Amino acid sequence: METLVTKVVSEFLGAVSITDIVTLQSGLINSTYKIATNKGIFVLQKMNQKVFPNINSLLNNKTKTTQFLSEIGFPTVTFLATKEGLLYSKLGEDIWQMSVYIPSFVKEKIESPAMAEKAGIHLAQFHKILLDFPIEQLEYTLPDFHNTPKRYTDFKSKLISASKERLQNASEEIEQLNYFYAKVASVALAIQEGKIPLRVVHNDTKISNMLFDAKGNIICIIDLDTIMPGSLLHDVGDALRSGTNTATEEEKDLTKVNFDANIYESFIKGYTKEAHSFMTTKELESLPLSLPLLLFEQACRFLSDYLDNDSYYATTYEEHNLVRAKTQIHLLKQVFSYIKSIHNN
Ligand code: GN1
Ligand code: MG
Repeated sequence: METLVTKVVSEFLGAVSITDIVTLQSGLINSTYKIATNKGIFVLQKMNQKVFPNINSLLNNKTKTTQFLSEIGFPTVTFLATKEGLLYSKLGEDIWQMSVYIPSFVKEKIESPAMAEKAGIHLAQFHKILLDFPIEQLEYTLPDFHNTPKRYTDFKSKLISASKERLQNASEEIEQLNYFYAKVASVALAIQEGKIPLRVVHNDTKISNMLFDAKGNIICIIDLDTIMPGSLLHDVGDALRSGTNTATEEEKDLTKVNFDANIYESFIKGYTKEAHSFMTTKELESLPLSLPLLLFEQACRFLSDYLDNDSYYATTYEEHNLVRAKTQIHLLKQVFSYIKSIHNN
């Protein structure tokens, strides 16, 4: 591994001495390393081409949007170019990207209402600035990525192909997903039918993709692989999905997995303060469904992958994807009782 990494790093930095290599574990898709060298500290990523078969469109979207953001002065990731001037290096069949390491804290959840409000404001600013980016220049790197009705149909098709054992283990969760689809279908369909506008959005805004400073301010949002046209409801919902969870999506003990309503309200307050000026009435009305929509969709994806023998997400044990699906469904129940309690007041 070390000789391979040295080879790739020298594509970007020329002659260099590497002092340390640390594997960064938080993503579920790409392989990521923090590389300390005599020329500075960097992040090296091997792109998962099984997940991203259309690597050129990924690179197109990422390059154009990060250049746009940095020209405006909005903090973002800086990618390094190779000697040939490319923002990636191809070695054999593998595609690698290298960026400048940003000293920061990675969090799995939001730790206080104040931090939630700041995160909401930052995400809204990100969306606001990208309103001026020519959306037609972006490609659909992963078509139907947040097409929730299709995710649900795909999940149902797995019920036919899955093993008896996995179907049995997941029987309760399967039933619950069938029940919850009816509750999120209206907003999911409104997005697909174009009643909610397409904007330039990140599409993978879990909290571990936001870098924080010591005071809980967001420095920038990373992991721009999925930047594509989509709905801002997806970004808000995905940030809240991890941000309002008192544990993580990996937690086996469901008594630790709880929805934090204070974090939720502070995030929404921060987001809408900054974004209400450009949001449509339909977007504002639909905002309360963004979190349940994303929880449902993620539960569908984890459970589908469990039924598909873990072909997509990195797993480290047999029930890993089932455990992840359970955390999402557990939160979904709590979020709907919270929504109900607000309506009854
Ligand atoms: C994946 O790459 P990473 O770990 O940030 C996934 C997201 C999921 C997330 C769940 C391209 O994100 O959509 O929400 O795992 N990314 C892709 O943790 O599928
Ligand atoms: Mg990612």
